Amino acid sequence: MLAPRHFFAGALISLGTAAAPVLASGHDVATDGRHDTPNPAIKLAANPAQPAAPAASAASAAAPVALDGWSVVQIDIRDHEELDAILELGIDQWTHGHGHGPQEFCVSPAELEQLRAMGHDPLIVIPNVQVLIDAERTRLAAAAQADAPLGIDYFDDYRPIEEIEAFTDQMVADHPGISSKMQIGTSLEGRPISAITISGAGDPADKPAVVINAMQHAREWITTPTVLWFMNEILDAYGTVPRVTELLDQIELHVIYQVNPDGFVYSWETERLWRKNRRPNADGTFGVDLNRNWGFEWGGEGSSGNPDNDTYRGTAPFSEPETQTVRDFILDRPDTVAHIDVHSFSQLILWPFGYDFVEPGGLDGDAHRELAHCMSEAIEAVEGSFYRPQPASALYLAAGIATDWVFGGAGALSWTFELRPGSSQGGGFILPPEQIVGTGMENEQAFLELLEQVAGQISWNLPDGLPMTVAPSSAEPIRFRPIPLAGAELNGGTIRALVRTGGGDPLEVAMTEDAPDTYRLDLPPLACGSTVEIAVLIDSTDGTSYRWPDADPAAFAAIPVRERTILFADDGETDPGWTVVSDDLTDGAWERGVPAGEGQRGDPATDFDGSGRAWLTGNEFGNSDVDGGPTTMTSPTVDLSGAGDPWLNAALWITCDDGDDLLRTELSNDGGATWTEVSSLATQGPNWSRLAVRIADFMEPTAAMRVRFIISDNPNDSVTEAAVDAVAFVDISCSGGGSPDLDGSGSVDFSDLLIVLGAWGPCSGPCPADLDGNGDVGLTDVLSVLAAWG
Ligand code: 0X9
Ligand code: ZN
Repeated sequence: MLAPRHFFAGALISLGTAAAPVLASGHDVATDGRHDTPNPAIKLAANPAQPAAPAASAASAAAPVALDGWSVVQIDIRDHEELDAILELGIDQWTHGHGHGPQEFCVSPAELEQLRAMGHDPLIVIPNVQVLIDAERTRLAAAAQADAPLGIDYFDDYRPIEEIEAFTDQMVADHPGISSKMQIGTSLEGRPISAITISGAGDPADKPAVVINAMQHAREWITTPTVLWFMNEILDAYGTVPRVTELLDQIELHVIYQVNPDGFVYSWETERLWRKNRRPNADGTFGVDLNRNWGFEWGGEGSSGNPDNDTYRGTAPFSEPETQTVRDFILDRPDTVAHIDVHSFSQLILWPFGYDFVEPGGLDGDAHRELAHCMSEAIEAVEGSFYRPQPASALYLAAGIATDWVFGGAGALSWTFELRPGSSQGGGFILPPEQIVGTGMENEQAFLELLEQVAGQISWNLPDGLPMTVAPSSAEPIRFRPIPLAGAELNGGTIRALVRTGGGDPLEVAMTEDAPDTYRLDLPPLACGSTVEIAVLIDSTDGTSYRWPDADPAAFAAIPVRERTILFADDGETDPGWTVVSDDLTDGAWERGVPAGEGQRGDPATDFDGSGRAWLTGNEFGNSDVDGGPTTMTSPTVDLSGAGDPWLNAALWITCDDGDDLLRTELSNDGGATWTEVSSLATQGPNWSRLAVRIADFMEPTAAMRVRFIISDNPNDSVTEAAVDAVAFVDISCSGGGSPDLDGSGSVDFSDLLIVLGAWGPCSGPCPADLDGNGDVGLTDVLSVLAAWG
């Protein structure tokens, strides 16, 4: 029998300071020496003064556990030893990461004092966690008086388990033929664990399957409404939105929206920050961390052998009915090609492995990385939330996690999502209900992106990207890496490109393998000024043909054919005359050098172009990010007056752990008297981004062009790292594209003729007087000036 819904809004008891000594003595340093992140809630449950609810039937009799005076604090962690010392106290770490930088912890008043005694100066992020919990309880208790909402209002707030079941029943009833709900297992306390299967036209036996599960961890309430929102949206869209209809006709989707119903009910009714299931352990404590219980490398680092611990792995791999249920569901569906395990919080997309610092090799590694980036971009496009894509081990080691087993044990691609908020400042596990819809909307796009990639069966990776332009002759090769996602076996010998210009018949061009599974296309000579169109085809061993950029046989990628003349280039190796000016800055001014931070705090581990040096904000190992500011680096003056179509190119780097600092790029065409912003880049995760700006879109190119890069962290509240490399002004045009008004005076006259005569002879370096672009300043260039005279 399920526990009745109760909120105890009027019956909160506070353990207050009386509980503190018990808590302090209850610290459970892992006996096996592994790092544990125990939860204050567990210690309370184990406290004899506060008996934990033994089972669902009795849960309603237990008073809710209060965390009065507990706070969430931020500490700037300098090294691993410092963090380990904190974790050994048994403190609950709310943010992820064993690296450097600010980390957040949920602490009792006594623990806060301990941290201060250790010399830390904790910044209070949430002064009293219980205030958030109380507000939520009061709100939910009031809502409970009303009828259970089944329509769109359902997503106005978090819902108790009965309403989750009612909503899913109704949703499936409203969409017969394409959806079904099935109980696939039973929790330890006897609650159903169900899957909803969604599949459009076509025989499910012929379709690849995608599995998404939510709520392994009880306190991560946002995870269930997020996957329900997604299902509700795509079910409504089926038959009306072509993209969704096509995807559901090609894919079978299974969503296990509530893996840990016992833990969830316990979190709802008794102990809001409960994480594990409700297994009664041999020592009288409760709960196994389901996400340490999976049978791949079970028992390793980042899981605890101590039953009282928040990361307790259980007595054996798959000892818990909840993990068994999901395992068996996936094993029964060998056509499962991709899986997402949904958690909160921190806004991350993680791929295997979590048990050790290893990543899947070859194409599997690429598939995980590539799709994580695609899904992150899909999320960012909705409301601008950034979910950082990274391997799970970059966070901290955790053995026995679902994602490791699904990939390592069942052979499907698998990701861990950590949803909103990005940090405890946003409420941590107690995410305001106003954010349910936004979280649903952005993750809907990520899940659709995954379905789309799986339906396409191949993810095409272009290791160097698609060039913006190609040269008329001896163009740089374009490299392609087709990554099979749904079990297709590719026959590398069949890869070929279709190349056409002027809309004519495409020419078939052979490609060559220049690294394992990576193929290069060398373009034939092309006419400058034209546009080349490219498609690439590869066959699988069973004869299916796959096509880039799209399965549509009419799809080609179009690239302009242009000469590229470099007018200014700086690879960071020597200083061509940058000026650095900083205001109100305590640390992190722009400086040139070989990156020294090893990428430990979000800074680049290496430069962009491989020359060695780049421009960086503070270039020391350790804490050297931007504090205050802005710091501004300004280029020398560059003459673009003779260029046909000049562009600014640069490689930019920005990471900012609270997402609110921007790396700004500004241009001036009057030597720096006035400036125009041409780009403003928010955090990109640990990646270089390429900037390409067409000057004419912003201003007239002149002889007095300058570019500047500006970054600040003011107020200084985040780890903000920026870098700039490979800055260049490039003329992208064709013969005759150069303007004969070489001095930019507005008329073509005698002084322009003198410039041509003065530059007579073969070009070396920037050569604006070579108006026809033939590499030589000569008679034809004089004729161009005369033809444009006036
Ligand atoms: O620790 C977990 O189980 C997940 N984080 S959560 O805060 N939702 O509990 C993350 C697991 C990802 N894997 C690794 N970090 N290795
Ligand atoms: Zn979790």
